[in-house]
Amino acid sequence: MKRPRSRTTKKTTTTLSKDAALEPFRERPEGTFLTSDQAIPIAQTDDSLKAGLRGPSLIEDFHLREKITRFDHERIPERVVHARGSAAHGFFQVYESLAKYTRAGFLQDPSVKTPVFVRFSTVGGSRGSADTVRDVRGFATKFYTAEGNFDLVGNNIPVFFIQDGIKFPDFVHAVKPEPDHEMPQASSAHDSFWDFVSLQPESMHMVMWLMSDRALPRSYANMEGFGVHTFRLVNERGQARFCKFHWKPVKGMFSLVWDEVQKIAGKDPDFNRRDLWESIERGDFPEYELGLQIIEERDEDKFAFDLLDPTKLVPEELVPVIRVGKMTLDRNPDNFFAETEQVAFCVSNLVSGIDVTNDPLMQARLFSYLDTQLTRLGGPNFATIPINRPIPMVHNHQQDGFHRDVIPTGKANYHPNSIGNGCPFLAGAKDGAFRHFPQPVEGVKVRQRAPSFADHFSQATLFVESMSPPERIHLIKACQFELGKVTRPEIRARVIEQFSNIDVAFAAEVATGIGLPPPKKAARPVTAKPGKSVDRSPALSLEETPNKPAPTIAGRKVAVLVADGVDAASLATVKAALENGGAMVDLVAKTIGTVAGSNNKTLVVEKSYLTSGGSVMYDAILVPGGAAAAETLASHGDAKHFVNEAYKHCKPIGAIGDGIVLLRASQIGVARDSYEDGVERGVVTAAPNNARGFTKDFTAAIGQHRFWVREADESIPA
Ligand code: HDD
Repeated sequence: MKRPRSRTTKKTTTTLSKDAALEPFRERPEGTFLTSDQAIPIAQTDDSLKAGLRGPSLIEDFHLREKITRFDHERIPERVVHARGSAAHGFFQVYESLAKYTRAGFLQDPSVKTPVFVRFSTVGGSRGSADTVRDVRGFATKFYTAEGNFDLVGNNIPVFFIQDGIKFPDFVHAVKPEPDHEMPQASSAHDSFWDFVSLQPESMHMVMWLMSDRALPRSYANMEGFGVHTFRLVNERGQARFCKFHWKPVKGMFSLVWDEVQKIAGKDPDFNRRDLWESIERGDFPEYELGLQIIEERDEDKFAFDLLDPTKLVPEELVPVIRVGKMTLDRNPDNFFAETEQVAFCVSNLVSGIDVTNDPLMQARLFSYLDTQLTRLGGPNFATIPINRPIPMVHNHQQDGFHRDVIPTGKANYHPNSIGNGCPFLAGAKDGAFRHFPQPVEGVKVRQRAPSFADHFSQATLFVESMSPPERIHLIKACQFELGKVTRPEIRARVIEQFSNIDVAFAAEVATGIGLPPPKKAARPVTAKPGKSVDRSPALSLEETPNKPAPTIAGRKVAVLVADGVDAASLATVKAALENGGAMVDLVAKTIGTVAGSNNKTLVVEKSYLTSGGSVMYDAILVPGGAAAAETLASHGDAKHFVNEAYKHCKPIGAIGDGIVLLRASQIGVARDSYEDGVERGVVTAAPNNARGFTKDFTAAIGQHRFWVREADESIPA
């Protein structure tokens, strides 16, 4: 076994190495013997040492005791929040030097690739909960820079539920399962959450985000990330500017629908985790551009909100997001526990040139993360766990504590010293020494909220007003679902009252759906702080957001429903085109095995109705031609359900030639003649000899993702 030791810094002009091959602490079992923890070779590990073949096990069996002891202690406490997560390695590169804004070394040189480790998570659920619950997603990035680690510990939502970190325990207790029966798991649809938010109106803005489609991402590659707080960037000359961090997904933003996510939670609780893992394995790397909103210090007070208030965002229409670099996630972890579980993000991990502000939520976080790791990772030495080690060597006088896995040499364990030749020396600016921004501070001690934090509704209103019509409907339905699960009538009524302060029409629609009288006016009219704001922000809408990337089918999954007699030729053309575009195509039939295609072609079927998980596991459904196949499919309830459900969830559905027979047998009401080419409400049909034309339309439909217009048709079962 290799002894763990500190990594030596390996720097090249272009890449800061955090490469697996150079990390001596990685255990590599290939070509080795099984050993005990003391490196004693082990010859037999399947039977305990016994007094006689049928006799009792002996306490001297050190191998048995070691193996069982290690097993008994495999679990560590899961994270208090964000317990369920999955992660990937990658790298970040800046497009051009940001020296004008910051002295942070990793933001200077476009040729430098800075290694990163990103952990995505849900917030409320336990480690084993499902991925596709309605929740905020954590988006935490550790940059292993040449000047030490910088952690950007953000979410996929740009604001937070509370303004001051001292409320965090209250908020988390309220949203987590209730204390007497520990229900519900990974869901905010219960009394204590809505009780809390109805009494804490500062949460209303984030509640709107949580009820929106943002809380149901199709993939981690399809969601934005945000640093949330206002940070400070400081350049070499000491000039500071405020900054909001954004991650913009290169593949664009897409979400799932509520009925679908609930079903996926049962069929594949690992849906987002699997998607992340598999996309990296096949080389379809998730990418995000880093965006900055830069605000001059002199403009601090010009907005209709306080920049230090984390329940507010800076509308992109007021301060544009400059895209300054790109992060690519290109390597899966080798070991979930050692990397994804043991990674310790700390908001206080900053590099010189990136600094904090007085945001009271951020201030509490600067304490909380370091503190939480002490219990979670069993003591103060968690920074030397391999995944947490910075690239440069660590030199200081910190010592001892549980699990010290570096062997300090030398006698001087204090500063200043002479017997160690004064080492380690104090670093200067040239050495990347952290220099705090010299922010002037004065004031009397108060336990109070600033009046500039008082408007809790204007931006909740902005969010609701900025939704596209389908997104607004989803928001209303989500609120109806959640409040419908609340058992105490007084809590529901109080929430509707709060909603009336956001938007009376919206509150009335929610109320009507849960049998409450619709409010006629706002319970408490809102007074916004004077200053710059906007009435609508298209950037907040998934659908109307500007600068959308070109539609792509890369990473999308298509189910092809097949039976004996399927038209193999046109299917081959369409399948090849979809796969060339990066989509994944599964042939789904009544059973796994083969089906006989036309022209004596045998097609391999790897998924059945049962094992595929059904339409919810796919982004689009294709029914190829072939009269016999279509007749068979039309007699299968499972095939009809596939189509009905996909239609209900607004997914693209394609039928070539006789494939339309299945669509007619389902309840989606396709009236077109089988040989007519066309696209209607995301249903794409084509004549059998027009596979190429079909592919073009079907690809465009998959790129569009969903056809919300169908939602008005309530007659379709799912
Ligand atoms: Fe937090 C974990 C994001 C407010 C205290 N938080 C955690 C993680 C993310 C966030 C992504 C998981 C990191 C990982 O993958 O390991 N948290 C946020 C954001 C917040 C926020 C974006 C608001 C802007 N958090 C917040 C507050 C506090 C905490 C106000 C406490 C005062 N958060 C924690 C924690 C966790 C944590 C208890 C649990 C596990 C951990 O830190 O390492 O310390």
